[in-house]
Amino acid sequence: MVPETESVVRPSRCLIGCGANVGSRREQLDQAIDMLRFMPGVEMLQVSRFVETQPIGGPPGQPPFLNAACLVETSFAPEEMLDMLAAVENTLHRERHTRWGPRTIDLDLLMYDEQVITTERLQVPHPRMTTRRFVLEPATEIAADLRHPVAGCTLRELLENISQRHLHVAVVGVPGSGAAEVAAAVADVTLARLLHAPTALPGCSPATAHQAEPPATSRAWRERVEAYAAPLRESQWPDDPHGTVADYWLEGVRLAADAWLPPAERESFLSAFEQVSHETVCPHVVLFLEVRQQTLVERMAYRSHATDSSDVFADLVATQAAAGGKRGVAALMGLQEAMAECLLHGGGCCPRPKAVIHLAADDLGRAVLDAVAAVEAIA
Ligand code: A4P
Ligand code: MG
Repeated sequence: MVPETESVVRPSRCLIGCGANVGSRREQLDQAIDMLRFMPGVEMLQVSRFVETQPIGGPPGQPPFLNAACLVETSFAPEEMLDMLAAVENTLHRERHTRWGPRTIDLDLLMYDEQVITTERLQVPHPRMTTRRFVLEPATEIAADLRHPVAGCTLRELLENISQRHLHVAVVGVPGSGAAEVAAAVADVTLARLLHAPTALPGCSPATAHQAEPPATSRAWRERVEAYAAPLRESQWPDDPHGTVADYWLEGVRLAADAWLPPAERESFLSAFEQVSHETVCPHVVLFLEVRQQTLVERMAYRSHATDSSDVFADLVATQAAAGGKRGVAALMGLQEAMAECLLHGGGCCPRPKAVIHLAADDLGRAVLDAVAAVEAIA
């Protein structure tokens, strides 16, 4: 029920994503849109064309989707709107068996004005929309100038961002987050060029891991940044359509230096960093892997007991050893927080990547599937 006070509240604009891939897809989309059109408290402003799209993620062999977007004005609060969408889905016999499984209808609340909303049941803007062509194409058709409050740009710019001829995807995370493994899997599936961090951070290579103190000089860090930047130079950026997946982010090196270099060394490093970094191509898409502290501790233990020659999480072991015991894990958690501040809240990284997909990487298998789905959705 709409509270009496709602009548004086300015209505909000909601962008809704619609999809169907079983049954009479066109009819189901039409019915869902009509139910929203005639719902008290909702005014339909725009409906996009319907586009056929290949299924992304979920069980293999699903039929293709028909996707659309609509823009409504409503006096419902965000969670009330979510309930309304679920009610329409239920009327159209939506069944929920498997994640990203086939569905008669799916209605997602993509945006609610320019608000950022995180509750137990709702995340707005929809967390996966910034790399999804099946969302951004219909949405741009009806609301190109709508500003995405997290990306800090319009929907048109988000669509342009994933439409670069040679896309730069960076898989970003602290040592031990699994960035190298996830990047390799994404590059494998998408036939992209894979860029592996050419050398470990100063003090973090297996060869120097036995040393008590890492060589914390700005010179050592500058050399690393130059090696990291070389394959990202704008002047040599490839022109083929397969894209590049890197398992590192130049800005991540700056954040690490900011946290770990002594203040006297920091300034000269930062001015050298600026010079090098502004000649490079910044990532268009960042897949940000976040892990719990306990996960890093467990991965350390796993890696140090592994008897085969597997190099999984070698970066973590080397960093941990270089930074010394527990202090190392705490330092990594601090770095992860700084990365999250930059990527998720726009704190101080420049330029800020437009599409950031936040992935929990405690379960690496799931992180790989979600990362691959996020990049496949760009095509
Ligand atoms: N939820 C949280 N935030 C939202 C939001 N902004 N909008 C919660 C809607 N729901 C939100 O949703 C699962 C839970 O997400 C809900 O309980 C709600 O409280 P669901 O509709 O039951 O299940 P789902 O849609 O399978 O889950 P999910 O993770 O939202 O799926 P996605 O990410 O929407 O992906 N490929 C193509 N070509 N076209 C598609 O439309 N859709 C999906 C679904 C995958 N692949 C696709 C398409
Ligand atoms: Mg949904």
